[in-house]
Amino acid sequence: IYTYLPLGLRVIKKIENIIREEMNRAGAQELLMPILSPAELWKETGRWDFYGKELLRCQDRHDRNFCFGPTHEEVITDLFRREIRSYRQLPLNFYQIQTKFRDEIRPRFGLMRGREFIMKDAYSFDRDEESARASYQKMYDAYQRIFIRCGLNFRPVEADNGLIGGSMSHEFMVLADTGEETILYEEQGTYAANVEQAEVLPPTESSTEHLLPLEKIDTPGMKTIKDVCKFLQVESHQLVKTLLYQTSVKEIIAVLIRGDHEANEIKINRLLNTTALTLADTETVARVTSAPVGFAGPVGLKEVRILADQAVQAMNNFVVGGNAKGTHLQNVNWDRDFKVETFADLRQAQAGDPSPLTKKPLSAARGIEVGHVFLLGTKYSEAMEATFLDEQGKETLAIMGCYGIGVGRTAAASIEQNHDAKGMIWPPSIAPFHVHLLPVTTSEKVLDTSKKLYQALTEAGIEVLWDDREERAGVKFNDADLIGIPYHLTIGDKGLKNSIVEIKHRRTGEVVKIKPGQILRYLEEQLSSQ
Ligand code: 9G3
Repeated sequence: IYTYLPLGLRVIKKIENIIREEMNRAGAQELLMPILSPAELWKETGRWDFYGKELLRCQDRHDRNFCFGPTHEEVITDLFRREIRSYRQLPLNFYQIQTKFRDEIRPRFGLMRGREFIMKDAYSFDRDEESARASYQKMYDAYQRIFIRCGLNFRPVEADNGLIGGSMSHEFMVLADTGEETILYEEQGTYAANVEQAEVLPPTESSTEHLLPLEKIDTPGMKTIKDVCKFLQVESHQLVKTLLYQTSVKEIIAVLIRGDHEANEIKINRLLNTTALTLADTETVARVTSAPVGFAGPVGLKEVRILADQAVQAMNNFVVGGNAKGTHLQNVNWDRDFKVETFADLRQAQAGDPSPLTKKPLSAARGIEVGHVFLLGTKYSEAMEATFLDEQGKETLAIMGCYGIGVGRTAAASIEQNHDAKGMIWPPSIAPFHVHLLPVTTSEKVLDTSKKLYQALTEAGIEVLWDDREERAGVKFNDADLIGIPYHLTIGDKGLKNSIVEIKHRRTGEVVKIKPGQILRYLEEQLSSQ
């Protein structure tokens, strides 16, 4: 949990104002909900019990339960059902910019994942699916404008709906090498998706080898794919790994994935209609396979459902674990040697896979999620009976969308994307100030020019930070580079002798020598072209 210092707070306020303008332009209305939410609302949707310690709870003097709002679907849906009667009042979209609290297990990277954070959250209510899609599209378009105006290099990507439920979702990703997320995208094209969400096309051709007889081989101490490949002189794509998962009701499920692919637990969860899949623990693996971890295989597994990625369907004569310590099986074939319940897309997409849209190869990049839009459907309106009367006078469930932006995270993402060894480089639209005024001596002439320039620029609406400390020029320059205000205006005695001051562009380092009388026009031109 952090205190925002004066310069950082100015950045936060700039971002908030851009968001506010674009939300208002898109027809959303600002409101402000309470930070504390009563437990009763969260019990109606089942989320009081669903969320564990991440939901920070407290009690009032009468021992009534509350939580510190981590998001506001319940509160806004309660407002809707109390206030809205008729289809004639729809569509509606409300937003707020507010401090949220989530008791994260691993808060990290400063504002990137703090426990307390500022979020813009918006919620739309529509009378039918078509209108709900239009509301979603309006927010999607507003998000594009917001992140363009913040000067960020970003991409909207198809995303997973996660635990929130619903039907459609996009994340807005700022591209940065330090990003926690991986996105896959077409270099020239429109398709882009979070790696967890990206669909993998079924393989185009199957193996045509003759089926060979099953063979048992001793592989003492070889537990990794690399070990086994080296020993058997095969490539990892000729191997099939068997992952044992445990569902929330303790059912064990085997998932087969080609050796050079990674399982995607979101896809497996989706297929099984669960959310809480975890890898089975060592004891469970030992009990189910009669072997230590590293030797599981599908042949002879009893009372375990077997799912397989579609890539396995195209393989034959492959290698799997032998369900005994130090044993693998070679020339294994599905159907002949074991039965697969379902083949499906269960693996993580990767760079080089064909785009599901155009089949062009996908590229990978790292990203920071700064915004997320969801078409929720009726998940919350159903749970809380948020209805309105339609044209025929019939009670109808409102169709909802919700839309979030991490305000502090947007500031942090801008820094990740725009910095050099000397410090931050703010895009002018969200910089704490436009101009950093740097008098390098304390002579009367320098002071007088500084004062005049400060006044002229400020009166013209240009925001100036005046470094009036008694520090050496080098100290001021270093601090100015660190703070990253886009234009540095240096006033020194030497320059003034020739009626010259210097403007440095923080991003490029370019220095322009200019007469004091021309500065206002120069900066106005620079700032309006941004
Ligand atoms: C909780 C806790 C953590 C949570 C949630 C609820 C994430 C939760 C998803 C969202 C979805 C949208 C409105 C703005 C746009 C995003 N972490 N989510 O619902 F109780 Cl402890 O917040 N909410």
